[in-house]
Amino acid sequence: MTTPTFTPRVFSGIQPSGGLTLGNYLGAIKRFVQMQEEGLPTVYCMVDLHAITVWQDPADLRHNTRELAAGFIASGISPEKSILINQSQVPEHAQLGWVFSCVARMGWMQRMTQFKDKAGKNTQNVSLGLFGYPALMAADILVYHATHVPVGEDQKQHLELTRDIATKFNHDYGVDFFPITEPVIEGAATRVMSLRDGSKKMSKSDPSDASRINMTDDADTIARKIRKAKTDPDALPSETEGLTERPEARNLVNIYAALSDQSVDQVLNEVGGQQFGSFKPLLAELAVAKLSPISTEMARLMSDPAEIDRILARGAEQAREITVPILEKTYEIMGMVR
Ligand code: AQP
Repeated sequence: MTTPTFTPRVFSGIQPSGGLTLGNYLGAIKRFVQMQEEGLPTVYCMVDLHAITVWQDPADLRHNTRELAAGFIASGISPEKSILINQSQVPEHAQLGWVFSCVARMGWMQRMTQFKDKAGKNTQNVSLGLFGYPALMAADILVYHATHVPVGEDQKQHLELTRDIATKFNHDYGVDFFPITEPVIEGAATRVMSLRDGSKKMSKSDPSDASRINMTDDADTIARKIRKAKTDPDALPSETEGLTERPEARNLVNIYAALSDQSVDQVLNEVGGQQFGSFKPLLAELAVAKLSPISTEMARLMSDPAEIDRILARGAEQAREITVPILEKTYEIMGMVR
């Protein structure tokens, strides 16, 4: 349900906590580009303040932020059509993040499965920021009054929390100020799984490089990783139901479908009955054809980091035209003397 009083605006972000993966591309960036092309106002963000919830080497963070910006642009996000920013250059994100830390309840945060997954058994030793992460994420979205947020499946719970925060703020202060944001989780690959373990999400911080396809991998590396991807001994089924108990097979078919802009049914019509020995080379060829132009363009953009910095600085200026008045109004509603 979209709040009718709010004009549609799209916001989403990705952490510069490593190199971009095929999971980020298919689950998020591809949809970012489509929404931009639908003519909606779009804001896309390198969420560097989120990245530091776990240790980031400063030189790596700087490099990864620029490389992520290059990945966005090379994938089709145009700085002329979308506002492209890194979070720390727009201070209202962190300021509203604090406000939302005071709106969100401990019990809500304790239910977040991503915190449990990332903290593991180490809950006493991880940063306070990792625990509070979803309040800052709610601020990232609501400081733009964004109505739609394209994300992968793993972010669904955080978006529900964003809605809870907006609802509580509106209720507590008797206003209709923050929109109730709609998650946009669409496509054949909203949850791309590890190539080594079909029960684990493909992730940029997985210690095994073989578990993921990086957007900067060259053709040989992509082909090798797909050739070595874990599978089962059976041939591919002709019907979707045949993938139910086969997470690794389902993952590769989903990737094929998302990369070729087809449904899973269409893909199985084409490849049903094939062994992985013949399907994997087809998938590798498709992945290389789709990803190589992006990685080549990323490398070209990375040869001029000053230009990337200029784009992000300009994006921050444009962003603050939206965020400063929204934060000011929030403070006013709350009774802060202005
Ligand atoms: N495997 C995935 N399949 C589909 N979508 C995915 N996303 C991430 N992994 C997959 C989507 O990418 C966007 C950005 O994610 P993020 O970088 O902010 O955080 P994350 O979800 O924690 O991604 P990673 O790669 O797993 O990062 P690390 O390893 O640093 O934690 C989100 O829209 C996400 O859904």
